[in-house]
Amino acid sequence: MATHFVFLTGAGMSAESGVPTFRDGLTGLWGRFDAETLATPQAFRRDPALVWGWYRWRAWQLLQVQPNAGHRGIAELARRGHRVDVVTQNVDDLHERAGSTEVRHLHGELLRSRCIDCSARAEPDPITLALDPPEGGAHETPPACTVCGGAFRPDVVWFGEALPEAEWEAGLGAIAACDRVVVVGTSGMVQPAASLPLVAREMGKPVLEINPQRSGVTPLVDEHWAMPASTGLQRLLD
Ligand code: BJW
Ligand code: ZN
Repeated sequence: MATHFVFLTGAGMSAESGVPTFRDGLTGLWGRFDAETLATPQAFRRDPALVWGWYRWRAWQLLQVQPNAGHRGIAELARRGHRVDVVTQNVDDLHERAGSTEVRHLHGELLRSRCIDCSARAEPDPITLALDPPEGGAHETPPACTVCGGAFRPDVVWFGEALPEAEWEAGLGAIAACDRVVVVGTSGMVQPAASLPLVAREMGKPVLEINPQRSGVTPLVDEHWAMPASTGLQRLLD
């Protein structure tokens, strides 16, 4: 029988593709770089070239990697006739590249940028244009908006910024409509995304977590599969 799944995914979903997570010890981005200096609107106002260069480096890294068996497993469920909504905190496009079509990005997208003042975009997107950055990124002045002269910024959600309302509402709607929620690879530390598994529980939905470690979400899930995303999602197909 067809099931309506909602996958709530975090950085651990893409770890096996080679995308660094944020909070896994020394390999996590926030173990190597300072979030306050790079991932807040204040940081961008203070030093736009530092922040723009760092995100261009991450965009370049993302273009070097491929979806893993976990992303492919989620897409395969939809091909088998299940309804699948992906609500991701990830800024990468690996779910889409694996073939998932219903993907909501709660924290924006790394391969997109927009004017900080008027939200205009440019074609081709300057965040991926002529990329050849050194490890960690080089200072690079962000391009100026041709409409208003404002600086281009990565189209991601920084600390202290609101989540895109339409994505958030779509995420809540998908949870309300689904039969089963699967939380994959998030530490459950960052609000408001971390509250979604609780919302699901309160709506009476069964919640499964796939994460080799315990997380902030583990105490409230029905089932925890302590294994990597690729293994857990392939098991879900069996
Ligand atoms: C595997 C695996 C494998 C490994 N398989 N698993 C105090 C208390 C409560 C809240 C706050 C507070 N102070 C401030 C806040 C608010 C703040 C917040 O929550 N901060 C906390 C950190 C304390 N939140 C915000 O600021 C949010 N906005 C907001 O609140 O707005 C209010 C507002 C309302 C109205 C108007 C204006 C404002 C915004 C949050 C934005 C988060 N942005 C980032 C950066 C995005 C851009 C970028 O990429 O640079 O989003 S931070 C970073 O964390 C990124 C991620 O999406 C997010 C979550 O991380 P995630 O995915 O959970 O990754 P990790 O690394 O934490 O965990 C990885 C997991 O994978 C681990 O569990 C591993 O075990 C597992 N794993 N390998 C499966 N193979
Ligand atoms: Zn502008």
